Amino acid sequence: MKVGFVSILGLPNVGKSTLINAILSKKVSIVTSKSQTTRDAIMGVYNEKDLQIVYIDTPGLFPGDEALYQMMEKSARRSMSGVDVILYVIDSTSKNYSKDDETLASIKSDAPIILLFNKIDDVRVEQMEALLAHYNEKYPNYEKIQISAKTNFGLKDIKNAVVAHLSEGLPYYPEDVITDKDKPFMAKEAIREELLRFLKDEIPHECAVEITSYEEKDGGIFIKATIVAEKEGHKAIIIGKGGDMIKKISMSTRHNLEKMWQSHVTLICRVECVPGWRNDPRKLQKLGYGREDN
Ligand SMILES: Nc1nc2c(ncn2[C@@H]2O[C@H](COP(=O)(O)OP(=O)(O)OP(=O)(O)O)[C@@H](O)[C@H]2O)c(=O)[nH]1
Ligand SMILES: [Mg+2]
Repeated sequence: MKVGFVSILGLPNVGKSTLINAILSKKVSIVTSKSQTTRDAIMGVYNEKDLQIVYIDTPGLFPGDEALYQMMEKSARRSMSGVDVILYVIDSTSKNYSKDDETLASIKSDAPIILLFNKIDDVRVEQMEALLAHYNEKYPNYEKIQISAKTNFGLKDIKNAVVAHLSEGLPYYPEDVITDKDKPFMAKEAIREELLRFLKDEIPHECAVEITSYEEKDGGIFIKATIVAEKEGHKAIIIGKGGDMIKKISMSTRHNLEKMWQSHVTLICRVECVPGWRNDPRKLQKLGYGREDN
């Protein structure tokens, strides 16, 4: 059978997580309209008869100042070592090519790079022509595929292009393994997704979530989580008037987890203020960021 590893890279918000979910027909990675949603490398395994492709979704390549962003960038760059193919996702609706040019130039890998022009459902013909002209001139030897991760357009072309670069081998994972992340990780991400959805501006970006207790008992799943905020003011906003906001976030997360797991979920969230957590390596480690396996 054909087997291999494929890293999905690109700037923040270009649709990398939407793509891995579309390829797997399963949600392994959270998606929001905000940049820097994904903070960890997340593996998703695609199985077909005589084929296993291990995709790795990564944090957007973004050189931020805080230790958290540096760890996220490191995690994305680590994910390109030893892979068979790199899928570099480009947001076709963006007219600024320079950041992608800079980032592509910084990728040091022997793996073939396939450029995926995403969001073509949302782009005008003239803009698409200008974009293709730029990349055809600058990267004549890279394969290029136009896709829409949102509408599943081009997924078959991606698979065919990837398979052409894979070798024969034994599967890396049993067929029932879909991701390397466990349920507590998924719960943490589901809470982060709702924080990003309900809260404005920098607040969700300055939050982390720690799952302090996870138990499966009596046919249900019981989760306790702490939302870590940077500032007391943020903590107050996350809690909301009379606890309104935290209630909304918890209920919505619980609903999403129950839908995903088809199981009854009890979720208790509390909010804590930990100033400077994004720049403190020990606190980052405690919150699960910056480990070599991420
Ligand atoms: N119109 C359109 N929007 C898309 C498409 N793919 C993704 N999006 C949207 O783009 C936004 C970002 O998607 P994500 O999948 O979270 O992007 P990402 O690259 O994983 O972002 P980070 O994790 O922040 O690096 C979301 O609002 C998606 O719905 C697409 O094919 N077409
Ligand atoms: Mg993402």
